[in-house]
Amino acid sequence: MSKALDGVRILDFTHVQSGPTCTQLLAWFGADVIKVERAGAGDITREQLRDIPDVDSLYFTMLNHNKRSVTIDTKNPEGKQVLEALIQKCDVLVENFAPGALDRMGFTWERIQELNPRMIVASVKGFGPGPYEDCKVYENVAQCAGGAASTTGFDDGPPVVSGAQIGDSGTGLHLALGIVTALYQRTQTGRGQKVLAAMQDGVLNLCRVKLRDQQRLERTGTMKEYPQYPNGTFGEAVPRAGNASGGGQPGWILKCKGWETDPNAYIYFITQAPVWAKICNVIGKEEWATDPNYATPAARLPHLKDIFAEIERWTMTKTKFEAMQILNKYNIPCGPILSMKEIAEEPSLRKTGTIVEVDHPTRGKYLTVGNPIKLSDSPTEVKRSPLLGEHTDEVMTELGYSPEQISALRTAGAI
Ligand code: CAO
Repeated sequence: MSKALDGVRILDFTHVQSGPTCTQLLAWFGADVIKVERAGAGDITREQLRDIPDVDSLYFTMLNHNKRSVTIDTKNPEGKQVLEALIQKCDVLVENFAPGALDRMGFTWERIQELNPRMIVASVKGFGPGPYEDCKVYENVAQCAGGAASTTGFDDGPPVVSGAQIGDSGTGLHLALGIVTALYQRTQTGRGQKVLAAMQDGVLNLCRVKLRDQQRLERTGTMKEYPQYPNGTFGEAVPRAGNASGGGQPGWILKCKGWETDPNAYIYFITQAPVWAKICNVIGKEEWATDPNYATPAARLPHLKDIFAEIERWTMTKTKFEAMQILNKYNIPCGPILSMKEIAEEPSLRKTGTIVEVDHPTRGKYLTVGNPIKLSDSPTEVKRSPLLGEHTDEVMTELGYSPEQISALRTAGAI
């Protein structure tokens, strides 16, 4: 079967996490992704957090599937020429260097346009134009600057960063959307364009509801679904909401059977209004269904802590899976807290290709997260990440270089 992005060639100048997640997605959709790396070293993540000596790390392999790797020293004049040939051949250049690095290499937007006016140049940067535009940024910096850290955690504790890599992988997703949108526009204009996804902007986009709450707070001085209501105090900025639901359906994380020894024996429980009577039945508090202090969502808000304590008395008698089964029978929204171990072993995720086992020539078999976006006419086949420079000769030959020229460039340290 053909792939959605068949025929699209990506010059992948990305490294670490944010850029590579973007180009990996494009590769899964069928683009030919040519990753340019420095000879001898490559993407720094190849050697970071290694679990097997001298073998590409899981960090690298899990972010660079379905790509080809070529080594080019882009600061070497002859290496620069090879890169120019690639720019002329590709549709998109994706990069996430520190601000200014591409310009310092000699590849300004103007120069790239000269070489290929159809080229789309897509960049991840930490910040957009403004006071911090020259700063280098990693995941947690973006989470802090994008509003995630100040709104995550508990009221009586410090800001907390999330395990979800919303700064890196989240921005990579944003950039991928920008790239396919620019490719679509190019079908009408014939021109390339610049695509920028700043990590601060990407995180803020994912924290949109917290800016909603900031304005609600400024107008009304309170937010009734937050755990600070009714006994705590609100300050000037959106506070950390612990595990409270973001929306109008109050929820909290509750202990389940085994919580004393299992750090993940918990369930997320949502007291959705339409199933309130069923919740009361399940936990044995039938009288709450008609008691005016509990019968309506507004009446319940001041008692949420007591309500969740009562529900927890029930969930603590069940494992998270037993509770899930019972609650789902009554359409009560809930979710078990799954550990990474449980997720890795979950058969249904293997079946859908969300968790995939991949074989690698030097590492052997490992698990990865497959493509989370499923297209019915463009199925994803996850292929192992490339070894450093594995496709240099292949790509150079496609660019028209002879074996002798390739060998001379190698001797000159250009590739
Ligand atoms: N040949 C020759 N030189 C190369 C090369 C190649 N194939 N590939 C990269 N380089 C050079 C760059 O030109 C740059 O050189 P100069 O500093 O002399 O201009 C140098 O390698 C290092 O690039 P860098 O500054 O991007 O790398 P860093 O390790 O210092 O910083 C990071 C890393 C991530 C902080 C920075 O790239 C950045 O802020 N990127 C934008 C935001 C981002 O994506 N952050 C998330 C990363 S994932 O957590």
